[in-house]
Amino acid sequence: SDPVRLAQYEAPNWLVEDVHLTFRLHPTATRVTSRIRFRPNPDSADRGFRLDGEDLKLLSASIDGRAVEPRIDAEGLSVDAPNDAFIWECEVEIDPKANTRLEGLYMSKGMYCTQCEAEGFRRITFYPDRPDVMAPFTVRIESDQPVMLSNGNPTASGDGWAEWHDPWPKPAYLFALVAGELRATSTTHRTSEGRDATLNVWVRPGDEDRTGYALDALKRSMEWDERVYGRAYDLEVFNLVAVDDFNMGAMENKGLNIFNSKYVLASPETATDRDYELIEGIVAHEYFHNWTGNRITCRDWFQLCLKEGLTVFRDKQFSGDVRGHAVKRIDDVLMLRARQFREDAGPLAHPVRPEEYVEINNFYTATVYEKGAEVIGMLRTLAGPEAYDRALTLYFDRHDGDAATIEDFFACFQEVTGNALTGFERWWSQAGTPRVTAVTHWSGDVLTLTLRQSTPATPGQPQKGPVWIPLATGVLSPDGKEVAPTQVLTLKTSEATFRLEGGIWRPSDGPAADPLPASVEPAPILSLNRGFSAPVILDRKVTDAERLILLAHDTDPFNRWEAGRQVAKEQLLRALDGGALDPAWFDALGRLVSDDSLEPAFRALALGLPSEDDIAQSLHDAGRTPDPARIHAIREDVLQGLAEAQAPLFRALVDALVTHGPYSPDAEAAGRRALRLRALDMLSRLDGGDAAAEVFATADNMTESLSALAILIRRGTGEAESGTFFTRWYDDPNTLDKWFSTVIGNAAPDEAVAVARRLTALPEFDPKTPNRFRSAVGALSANTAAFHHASGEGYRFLADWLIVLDPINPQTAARMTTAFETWRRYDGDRQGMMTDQLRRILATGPSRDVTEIATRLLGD
Ligand code: HT7
Ligand code: ZN
Repeated sequence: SDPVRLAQYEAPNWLVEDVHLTFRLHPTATRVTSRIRFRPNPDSADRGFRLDGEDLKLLSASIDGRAVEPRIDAEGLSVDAPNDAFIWECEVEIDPKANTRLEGLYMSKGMYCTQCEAEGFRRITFYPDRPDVMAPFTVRIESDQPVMLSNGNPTASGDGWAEWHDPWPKPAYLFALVAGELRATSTTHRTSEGRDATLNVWVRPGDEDRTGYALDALKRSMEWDERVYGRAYDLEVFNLVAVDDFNMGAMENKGLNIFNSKYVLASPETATDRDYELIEGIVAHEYFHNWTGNRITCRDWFQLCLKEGLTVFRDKQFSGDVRGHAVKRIDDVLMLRARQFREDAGPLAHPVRPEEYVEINNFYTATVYEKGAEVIGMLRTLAGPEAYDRALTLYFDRHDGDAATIEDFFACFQEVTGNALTGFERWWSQAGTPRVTAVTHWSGDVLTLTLRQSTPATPGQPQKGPVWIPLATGVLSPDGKEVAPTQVLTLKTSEATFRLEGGIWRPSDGPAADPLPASVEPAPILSLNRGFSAPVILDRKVTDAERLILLAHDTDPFNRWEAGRQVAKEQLLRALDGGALDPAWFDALGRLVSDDSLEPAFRALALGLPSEDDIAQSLHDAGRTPDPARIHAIREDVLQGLAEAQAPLFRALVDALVTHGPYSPDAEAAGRRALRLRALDMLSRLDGGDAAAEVFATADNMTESLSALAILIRRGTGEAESGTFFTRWYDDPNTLDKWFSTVIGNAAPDEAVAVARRLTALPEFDPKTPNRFRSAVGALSANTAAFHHASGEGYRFLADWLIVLDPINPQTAARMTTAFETWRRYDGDRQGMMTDQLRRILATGPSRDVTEIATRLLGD
């Protein structure tokens, strides 16, 4: 297919005044009638009339009551339209039961539900399915299902029917309908503007006792958005529905959020601390879309980061407020580096605002979401928190009801800052992670810092320009005292120098600094990019001794953790080269991890080593070829060394951090469990897994059961526990998913593919359910040493299943094909095996979704 291009945007010819839809639900033959009032768009001179539509059986069509015979093609229809406003009516038939793509109207365990973002509505009826066509919707549902929901407020209902009206103009991608046997857990919320809203969390019968946390998270999100952004809810009801078959996490349909049940249902016995955290964050994210996405939507899909980056930034602020900013930031940066930096470094790299796409579903990426959120964060850092608040208020006031662009959003910042940010724009047009080198010079009383930036070439963008890089910077004395507090130094050009005099940094136009001469000692220690204020890769010569001082004393918790991380990375790289580990590192880690004045969650993070994938990327960045088997083995050796060096500490932590009393998912309790379970992992390297087996046998919560199971499987001793877990949770889809992912994801590199083949042959494995597919097949591609096994069986296993999945569910298949994105890092044999599998997939004539990803991955 031809790509869609940002540069070719044209306003719609026709706008929609209002829409009436009637659904006569039937599993295999649902009838949808539409009555749509069109009016000419004054911003377009073209009066051609075309509607999008896919896989629809058109039964009748009329314009102003007169039957018409449209020209139908694979992507929609066209018909000669009047010159002025008119009413389009049509009836179509669709087959929800056959819809395994899970886009449009489909069935999940006997329940009807919809997914319309990005282009699913065109699989429900003919419509101008583009985000800049917004209209109020009135919906009538006729069915024998006891609960029938759509967007907006309920207006009337009777036996076998229900009507809904959504007064807020919305694009079709926010349309939703759900019908089924559902049970609600409800509460009310009085908004800051004095309106009452009923909040319902709808689930299948039997799941009602797992809804409390999501409902509470929703209420807290509503209060937070009122308090922090001054944004209140605007309908009489807010419905949230959990479904088991879902392509992504959740969907922000106006007044009717639909969620993957994995991100709603929680009880201590079935959900981990991480599940609770994700539920809270995703509930908040979808709710926050009510303003950033729904009230103000996107003009076109190229502007996706306008709603996604901004909403991710908002949900991160919320989670930071609830759970603590330092730990949240470290978690977020771990994820950013693991997913977005990796994407930016590979063949799928694209700007936060892409310039073209073949299949828009392929652009719901870490770059659009996570780097998009970083871009908003940098705007806030540069403008300052007050100006940020004013810019957002201006944006909400000015664009409420609009389908907006990034330029519209940025203009609000320019207005409140007096155009102070001109030059920042490259952040959304340029792909690739900027690299910053930093060189210091210490004269004895003046510290000079020279920063240089460059961004590597990415597909379609061989040349890069400088971006604005706000680096929050502090300075410590060699004995660990802070001598200059955090100040933001913004690098706007390829190179700039700053001088620290009297505790204040100033731009310097003097000559660029030379590297620190070894004779001038002791120099102050720089703490650069505090809080990870800019999403860049820092390249700087720092000695282990300096890092250990930062690890022990930095006042910025993020950089404290980062110092430990960098030391760990260097130690691992040294070990890979056959070098000895520095005992000072184990001692420093031991001191940090046993420091009771620090939050347990922070200490748990400090104990985490870079992943095998991180190490592979670091080697590749250094111009070397990673060997996944060796990385796995050496990393395990290092962990063994650490366990032996700090055995008493780990034993003590496992004993001391037992939680007493009833389980609570709050951040404090979760942090204690996280530290205890890290220590348990260490201990298992010394006691053969006895303590972990004990934890598994006695745990009263899923966090501990599942971690203990993972530890035992890693030690190769968890067979009995695995069987116990399977038998206990056999009937619970979300919990059985955890079994699939834990058993496959922790299997030894030489065995994992055989294990994965065995588990995917079980009757419980169903590729039609995305959660199950991701849990099993995705776990193998996330098991780095197994996926990259020299036999190539990991690659073959993934490709085999992608070929099965693609005709069933192309969106999920395409997303999972991205596991091959690192192929260029590896040796010739592995490169050949990975590209062979991609070509094998392409030879099957796959969907547009998979074709686009596989072709971009190959780069030919
Ligand atoms: N806005 C949504 C993104 C989305 C999606 C969700 C579920 C299934 C398919 C989807 N395609 C796109 C989710 C969000 O970012 O909030
Ligand atoms: Zn979103």
